[in-house]
Amino acid sequence: MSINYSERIPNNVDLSSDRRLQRALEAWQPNYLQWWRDLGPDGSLGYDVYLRTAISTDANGWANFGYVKMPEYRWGIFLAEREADRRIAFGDEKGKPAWQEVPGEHRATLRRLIVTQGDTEPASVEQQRLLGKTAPSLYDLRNLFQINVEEGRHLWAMVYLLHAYFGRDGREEAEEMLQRHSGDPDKPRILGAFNEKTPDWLSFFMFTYFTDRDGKYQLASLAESGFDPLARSCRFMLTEEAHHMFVGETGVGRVVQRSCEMMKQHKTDDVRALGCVDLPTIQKYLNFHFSVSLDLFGQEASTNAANYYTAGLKGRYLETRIDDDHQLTGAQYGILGLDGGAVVERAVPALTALNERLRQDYIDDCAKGVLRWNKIIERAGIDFELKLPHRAFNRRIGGFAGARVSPDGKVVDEATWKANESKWLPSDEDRAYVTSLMGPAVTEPGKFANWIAPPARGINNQPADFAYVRFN
Ligand code: BYC
Repeated sequence: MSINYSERIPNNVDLSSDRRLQRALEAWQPNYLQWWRDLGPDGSLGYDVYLRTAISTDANGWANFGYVKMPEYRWGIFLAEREADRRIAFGDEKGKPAWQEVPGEHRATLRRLIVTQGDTEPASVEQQRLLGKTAPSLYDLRNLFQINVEEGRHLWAMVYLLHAYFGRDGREEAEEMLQRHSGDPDKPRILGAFNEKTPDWLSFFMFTYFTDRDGKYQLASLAESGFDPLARSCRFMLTEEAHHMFVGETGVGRVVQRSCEMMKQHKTDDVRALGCVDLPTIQKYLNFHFSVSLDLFGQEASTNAANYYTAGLKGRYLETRIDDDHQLTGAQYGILGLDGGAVVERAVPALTALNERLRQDYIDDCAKGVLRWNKIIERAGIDFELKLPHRAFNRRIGGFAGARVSPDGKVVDEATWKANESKWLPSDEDRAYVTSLMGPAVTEPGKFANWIAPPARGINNQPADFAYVRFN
């Protein structure tokens, strides 16, 4: 599955054999580049950035690193290899050949799923556009830009599907991807978390740990789709996503590590006096980003989710490895909800609980990184434990939307919520403090801002003091 880089739009889908499609995408390309210039990483157009570019979609495809000016990054269309005789793995059509074209009856639903997925990609670039100004090191700046160009490519992946399979309304949807903007009061992005700000690097690391991980679970579910081009697009996107979550996990871990080092060295809990982020503030940021990301899974009981599944459009996480009928006939699943003053479990048809089941897979995965962060704290001999808040905490979507539930899962009254809100979620003062740490970008190779530890190793085996970005 090598990628043809000799064309204006690099691709492995034999784009030149379909002149109409090629022309349509070539017409969208300048609009995308204009969007990148206007709303991509601020002030970065002339930088040379040490980026990876895929040369093929197999396991070795990422071996290619080199300096690239971001507007010249070779965004294109890369699908994972087609599996011979792939079958639909779940739902009413289970066992039938996977679709190579969009089935008429599922057209609107599929388009909507693809648009929702696609919309998040440029949204995240918009959210992160100012972070380069305050990068804690060249290593971190490079990672930010790597993530940004890959989110740009994920937009390309969805725009290709819209252009190639949805005719005129697909082309219109592709235009609108560049017209909605994160936080725009008139034309906001579709999902809540993508209209929040990512104003500082602690937020960025939390976002890439928690919100990019929603991306992993949603993409993995779409990678099971009976619509084969969508499945193949998502499979390749997942290989890019892994690095984004790595940046989040190690980023938060390095902030924790630095704070622990300072606590030990100066025998104090008050690391703010030393220009670092105290562990309770890290917990509050975690609470915020985890709860906002939980909303991205939708309602606990959702007929939409049941319909996607029954139709064969969106599966479960690792669907083919699950040992059941893949139709969920008669199966039940326990979901949590509010009953009076308590959080209670009730059984619902498993088909309607698919969002909740995916959310559970996600929560289990999130917990692993928290364990690793706690190991850093434990190794420093500090008595503090980071925790994921209860799934009912601070929710805006689903059965807990607007409810007042503490991080440990107790329903509380408004007065208790108000009295504790600034202990559970970042207050204006916390945010102002974290913002105050974000000095001008640290641009000397090998140097790091005071509030973060250096990484354990560099990118592509390069040393920590490698010039990951050249400013020219
Ligand atoms: N915000 O039946 P429900 C990523 C709406 S992240 C606003 O539960 P469904 C990335 C919902 O649309 C992954 N609205 O909905 C990460 C529905 O509207 P209607 C992105 C919301 O469809 C970092 C209504 O509420 N990919 O890739 O079962 C950086 C009823 O809800 C929200 C996808 O999301 C919300 N949070 O589930 C870069 C995959 N939640 O029908 C990238 C595609 C729900 O009443 N999307 N609503 O008008 C989906 O699979 C589904 O649309 C959702 C929602 C899982 C999001």
